[in-house]
Amino acid sequence: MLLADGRALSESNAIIHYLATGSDLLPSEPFAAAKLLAWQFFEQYSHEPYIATARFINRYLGLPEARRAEYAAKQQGGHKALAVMEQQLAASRFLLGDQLSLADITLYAYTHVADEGGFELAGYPQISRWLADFAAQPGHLAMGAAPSS
Ligand SMILES: N[C@@H](CCC(=O)N[C@@H](CS)C(=O)NCC(=O)O)C(=O)O
Repeated sequence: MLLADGRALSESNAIIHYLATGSDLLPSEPFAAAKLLAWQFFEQYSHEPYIATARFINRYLGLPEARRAEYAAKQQGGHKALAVMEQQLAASRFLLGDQLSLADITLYAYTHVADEGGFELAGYPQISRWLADFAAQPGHLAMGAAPSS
């Protein structure tokens, strides 16, 4: 992300932290703030390398023969990450509890398009419920939708 003053910020989670500054999406209570970081590290280490990259190989590269084995190998790790989310979402409405937070935004990003990486979400009822709940939040704008003026 390029700021108006020319400074650049990389890494999706750093960017959304910056954008969320001062909002209710960033918990101030220390344990909740640390849990947010835990979900963001989980996203980078246990979710994105499987789900986002499988989607990239399938959707953007057209699942070429040369990357089919890699694509297949990502399925197990992706389902492991989805199972972790399913367990948390069985216990709470959002990932940090009753309130929507940046943790949900972090993980909504690639989870809501996980089917494009070969991940069938029908077997994850809590994730499916959470995705619908997230999309129904005020101000939610679907990817590609034009903002209303
Ligand atoms: N840590 C970076 C990751 C960005 C990234 O590498 N995204 C993957 C998601 S698909 C990608 O572009 N992969 C390309 C590839 O697998 O070749 C962030 O979260 O901003």
